[in-house]
Amino acid sequence: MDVKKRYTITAALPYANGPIHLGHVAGAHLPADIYARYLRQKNASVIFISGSDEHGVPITVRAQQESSTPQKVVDKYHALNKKALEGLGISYDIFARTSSPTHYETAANFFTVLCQKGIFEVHETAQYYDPLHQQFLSDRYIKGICPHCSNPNAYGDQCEACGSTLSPEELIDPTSAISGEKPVLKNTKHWYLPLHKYEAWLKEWILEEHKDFKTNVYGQCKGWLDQGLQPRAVTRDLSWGIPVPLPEGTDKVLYVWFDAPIGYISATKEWAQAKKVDWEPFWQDPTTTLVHFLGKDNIVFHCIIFPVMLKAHGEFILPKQVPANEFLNLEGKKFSTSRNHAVWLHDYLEDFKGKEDVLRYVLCTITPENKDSDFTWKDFQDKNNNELVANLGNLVNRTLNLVHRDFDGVVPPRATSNQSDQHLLDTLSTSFTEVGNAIEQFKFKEALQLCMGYATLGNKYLTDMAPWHLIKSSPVSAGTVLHTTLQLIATVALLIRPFLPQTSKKIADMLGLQEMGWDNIDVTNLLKVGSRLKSPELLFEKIEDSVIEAQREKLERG
Ligand code: B3M
Ligand code: ZN
Repeated sequence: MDVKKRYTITAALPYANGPIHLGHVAGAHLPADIYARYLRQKNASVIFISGSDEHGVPITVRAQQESSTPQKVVDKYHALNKKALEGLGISYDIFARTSSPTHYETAANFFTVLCQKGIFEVHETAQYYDPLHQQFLSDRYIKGICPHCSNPNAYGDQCEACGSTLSPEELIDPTSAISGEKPVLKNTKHWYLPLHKYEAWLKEWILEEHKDFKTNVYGQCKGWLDQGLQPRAVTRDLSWGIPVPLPEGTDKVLYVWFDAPIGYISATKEWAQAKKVDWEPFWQDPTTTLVHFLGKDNIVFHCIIFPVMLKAHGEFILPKQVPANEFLNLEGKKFSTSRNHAVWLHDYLEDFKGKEDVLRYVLCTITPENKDSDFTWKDFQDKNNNELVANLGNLVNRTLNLVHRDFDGVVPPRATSNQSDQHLLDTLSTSFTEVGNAIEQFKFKEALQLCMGYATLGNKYLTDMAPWHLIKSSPVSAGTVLHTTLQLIATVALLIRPFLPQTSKKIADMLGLQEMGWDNIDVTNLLKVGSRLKSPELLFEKIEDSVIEAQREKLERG
């Protein structure tokens, strides 16, 4: 019996502290979705997970800015982001929340297991405390003068003016961002994950066994490991989060980066419970392939900290791949929530109804796979007009029109054969392997380019063979050309399914294409001679300059 290969695929959980923008989509969610859709098409057993990261200081900061409460903030952005991501066709099996009871239990239990195994080190250190509000201050809540550039508004973790990473003690004249008072140092106890004890193991696991990690990921890991690892506190003196499950842990919560990745496991449990299947194989069976998709700022958490947690716990598998991407910029500048320099996903879906696949297409062509890349509205327009409309859309439209005009809308037979015909079919016969190989190496850009290359071949073939002339001299030959072009279109429809699911479905529907798989496809026989085609429906439409201008103005208004 053929045993299905099993995959657990995750896309980094966006913080529910604001709407998500195209950078999040291009960096993690879209590539993860393409990968998951591809594997499902190959008939693998797949769970594709994401959800809202609802803890951490970013949430409390946002609540303060909006004069709201953390709970209201996460409720609002969880709903908004879930709807937007699913609206783009990101096909999660579950989009969970780290506020769910299952997650609280799973994360607390994970902490308890590590405690009982004696993994943590407990240290008491002096930390800044706001005497007026009687609370410890997380790094973000301490402001002061940057020791490097004298910016008076530097934060305890970072100076946004000069970009240096800081620790709160380095700030000159620190004040509490909550009360404006001068904070005092006060002793507090925390639980530390002793990363340094796992250094030798990590070096073996990543640097030796995972030479197959993408170079940007491998390089960053090597950098961290060369520097040497320090114990990292996994508890915080905050009120917003999952309470530390220990009698001495009152007033403390789990560090958000401790609980968030466990969210992948909790989500799997919730999904499995609803489906009435076991969750364990997805996280404990060594034959399962675990793959994390994320942006480069999350590499250390997924390649070093979370694997150490999983290893220390002992009952879980480790990721096989962490195909992290670099950053996407917008019109030459970084996406910035505070300056409102962003294209929000929910806004796009509202402004470009029915054009979900256009965004998927454009973002996939500029995925920052190896270096930062740039989204511009001009490029978006060009790719829509010159590639989707002029290449793929045009191929489908003109072929179907010809079949309707000259062959009554019925697939004509392949009665004669010619060299270019055979050449085309030979090229197509390896297409699934080629595109599949690129996807499996996380080269999504290249994979999509290959697909579009087949459409270009189809257009060229059609133009060279000119069935509209042939129909007068040799209707049989014209029929053969159209037959071959239709098989090519059916092939392309299957190949683009992971990338452009709506478009693929529309084409399949017009063609009456039955095949939905990926392996063992006979590209010469996807459509049966004599089967009837629907009338063509336009797949894409030109985007006018005025539409692009309006989007640019919106960006400039900020
Ligand atoms: N929420 C950071 C981010 O949104 C964080 C990812 C968690 S993945 C477990 O970039
Ligand atoms: Zn500075």
